[in-house]
Amino acid sequence: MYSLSRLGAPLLAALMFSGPALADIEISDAFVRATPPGVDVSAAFFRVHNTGGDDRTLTGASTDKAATVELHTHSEQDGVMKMRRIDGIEIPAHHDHRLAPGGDHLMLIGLTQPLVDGDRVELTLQFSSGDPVIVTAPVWSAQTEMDVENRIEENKHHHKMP
Ligand SMILES: [Cu+2]
Repeated sequence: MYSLSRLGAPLLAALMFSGPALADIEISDAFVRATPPGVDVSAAFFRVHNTGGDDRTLTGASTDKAATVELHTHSEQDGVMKMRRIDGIEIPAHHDHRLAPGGDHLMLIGLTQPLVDGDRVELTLQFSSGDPVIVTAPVWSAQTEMDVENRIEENKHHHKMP
């Protein structure tokens, strides 16, 4: 069996403390769409906050709930919104980027099981630099998604009131 002690303490310490700070990337508002019966693809959405001074690029993702995860975006072709695969999603330094319905998203392809409202999906996100970021996203039905959006809108409205 391979032993960590063979690395030696100084090298081990260097491995633990080297590399860009993980804290530069924060994920919030994550959710994954529930799937109707017989459908084995879904989409994941979240907000990426790049609090660091370096531009970062989301280059890929994986989950044990799907065979493949692709980065997708929507663009108009001949007057029709279509989604297509992209290689990366850039998040400039000190910026937020929202992956949202109708825009950029993660496409979960080849689901190992149907995704039901209330389930949780663990996503491992790869960035152009730094360690992977793991996020646990709830599965939302279309109804839950709408309820949450409405609540956000209500809050905005509420805060505007004197
Ligand atoms: Cu897609």
